[in-house]
Amino acid sequence: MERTLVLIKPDAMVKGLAGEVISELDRTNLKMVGIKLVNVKKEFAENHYEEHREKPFFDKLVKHLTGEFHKNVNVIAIVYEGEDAISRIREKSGKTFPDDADFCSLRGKYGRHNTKTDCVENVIHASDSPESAKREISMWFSEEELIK
Ligand code: 3AN
Repeated sequence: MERTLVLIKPDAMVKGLAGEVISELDRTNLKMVGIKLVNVKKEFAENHYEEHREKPFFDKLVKHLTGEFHKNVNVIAIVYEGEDAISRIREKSGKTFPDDADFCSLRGKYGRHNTKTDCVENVIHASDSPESAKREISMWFSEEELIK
């Protein structure tokens, strides 16, 4: 049994895609055990992406998650639970860059590289390993917010 964190990123939120994303993820038949709307602050976004702190795209990544490119919109955070939850959600998500992602994946369907802002608008974040899932879930949710 695994848990994984999903974030519906600001690009998807401003396009009104939250419902689409959740419908698609529901098709995994994983159990949703936590969901909330979050107004993401800069320091929190920096901590979320701490493994990328030294990367040249770090600043863009943080600006994207805080909504700076998308009217400072809120983000939806969800925890799914079930067998192979991490890989099953990653499959629905698709590869990091929308142009590389399978056409039928969420990033393939709805993502884009915004050439004006140079932001990779890739719709969702999904934990990539049990270690990062554990760290990310504990950042975004308290134990009481996760309903079994
Ligand atoms: P994923 O979200 O597919 O797990 P990661 O964890 O490698 O991808 O990267 C986190 C985020 O950083 C990605 N979602 C993407 O928005 C951004 N990113 C990763 N690599 C690059 C890059 N070379 N240039 C610009 N942005 C990047």
